[in-house]
Amino acid sequence: MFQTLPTSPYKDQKPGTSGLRKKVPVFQQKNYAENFIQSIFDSLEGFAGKSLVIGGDGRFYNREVIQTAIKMAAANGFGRIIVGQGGILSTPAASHVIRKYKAFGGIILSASHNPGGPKEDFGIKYNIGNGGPAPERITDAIFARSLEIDSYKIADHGDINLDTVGESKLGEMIVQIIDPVTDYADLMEELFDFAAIKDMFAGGFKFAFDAMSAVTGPYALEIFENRLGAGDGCVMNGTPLPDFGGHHPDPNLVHAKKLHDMMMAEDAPDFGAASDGDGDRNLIIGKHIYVTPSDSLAILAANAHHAPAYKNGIAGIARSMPTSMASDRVAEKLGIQLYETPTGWKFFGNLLDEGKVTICGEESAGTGSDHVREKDGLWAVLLWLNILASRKTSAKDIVEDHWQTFGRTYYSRHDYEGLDTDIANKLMSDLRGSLNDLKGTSAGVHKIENADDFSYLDPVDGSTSSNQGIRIFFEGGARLVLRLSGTGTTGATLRVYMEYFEPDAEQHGLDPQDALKDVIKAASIITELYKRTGREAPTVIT
Ligand code: VG1
Ligand code: CO
Repeated sequence: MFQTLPTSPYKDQKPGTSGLRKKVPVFQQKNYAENFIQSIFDSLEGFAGKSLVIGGDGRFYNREVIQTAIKMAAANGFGRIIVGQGGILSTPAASHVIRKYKAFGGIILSASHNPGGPKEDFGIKYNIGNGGPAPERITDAIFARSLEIDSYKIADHGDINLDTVGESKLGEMIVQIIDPVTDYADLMEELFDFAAIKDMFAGGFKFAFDAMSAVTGPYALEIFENRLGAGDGCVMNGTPLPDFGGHHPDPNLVHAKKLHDMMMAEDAPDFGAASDGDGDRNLIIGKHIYVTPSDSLAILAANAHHAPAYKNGIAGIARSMPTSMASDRVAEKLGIQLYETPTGWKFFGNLLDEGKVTICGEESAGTGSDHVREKDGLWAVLLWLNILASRKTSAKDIVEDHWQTFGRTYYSRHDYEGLDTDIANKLMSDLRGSLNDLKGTSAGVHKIENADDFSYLDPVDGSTSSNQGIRIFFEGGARLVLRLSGTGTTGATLRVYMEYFEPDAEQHGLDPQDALKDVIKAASIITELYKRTGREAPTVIT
């Protein structure tokens, strides 16, 4: 009943920051998904008879690829497949399920915050036994294998019923369909003080959560409405749709504008939040205050001890390099280590496994802890709610109080999407070539103190990752970072990250774009962006 079918290698299957992401029609090409999945299996060793977790964010093409992956796992010798009912598992829930059931690894189907639908994005990612994204050593092996692969193994079997919880067999392999929400919701209940949060809601605290028609809907309904009594209807867009209702499931101020407007209104709820397509990102907006992800990371780290799971303090903090340095000051005050890693959650895995850090975060709305090995949107929202319930004050007060204590880091990211790939690559390589010349020169009003191309030495396994983004440090403490996205699916995306530290509380009320105008200007001078790309303004400002 197993067969080996011919395939042919593809040259463009390079996995990016989070696995392989392409448009659906690319994945629909004959053997394309099969080729990548077989390349994953061929790059792993010792999984015979072991368990594999499979789930996705429910986007268009999710079910089809899950059927293929299950049949291929059977033919490749896995002993058990654990799959979320309906093919659904949020990324953090998949990470938890891998850990809880001691699976060999997992396949997560998602293109995260990218849009879904017949012409939109799809993605496949492999996670290892610790529940986290495969490290570069494995993703490099998968890529290398995909360039030479010539056949794949698949069971000759009808489709599996994904909609009924329970066990069935495909040849020797057991297919176990689990409820995708329960294990995860139970974990959240262990970490946080649900009784205190419940009391807060019972006392009239108003909360709004936008699931963006993506995977967190069922999780949010169970946790916020059923278990915490946050009020019927507090979860908006709670039904996962294959095309996310035609929207980008990206919880930023552009795509979650409705929530933002609601939170800025006179009669705003006390607290608002949103998550992305696969449930690993979070957007936090208090009544009349947007919290940048970098500030949120710093504030969560400084206040984590309010939640039962972190009551004895945290071991360390890790942040991706472009994330603002606000959490560095928290680590310093707490007397714990701060690690600066390249972009992408996979770089936190070793630090978490070794117990070197408890809390991690990225400026791109990703925050998480050692409870799983992925960033976790609902976890961040629940930690905020736990802190609010414990401190009994507003989110705005908590943020302003934090700035008062630690100073404020003004921060913004400007994305230039859909650039010509050659032009974007040349911009970066020219910049790389001129780093030494930049030092000591002046860009606008700022003198450049130092400039480098970020390289990371993993303190646990000794591996090095270089070319991870250009950092430019200005006199007076401002910083500019430039890198190309590894997750975009159309052309190239240039990300420009700017920050500037303001210790003086009198100066904490500025608009970030105003506060950063000198750094923004310096960025345009240094990159010659307009001359090279013709772009006058970024596509997205966050
Ligand atoms: C982006 C973010 C990065 C994040 C990655 C995956 O990558 O910048 O911080 O880890 O997406 O997030 P890039 O290479 O496009 O900048 V998600 O929510 O896709 O899993
Ligand atoms: Co995501």
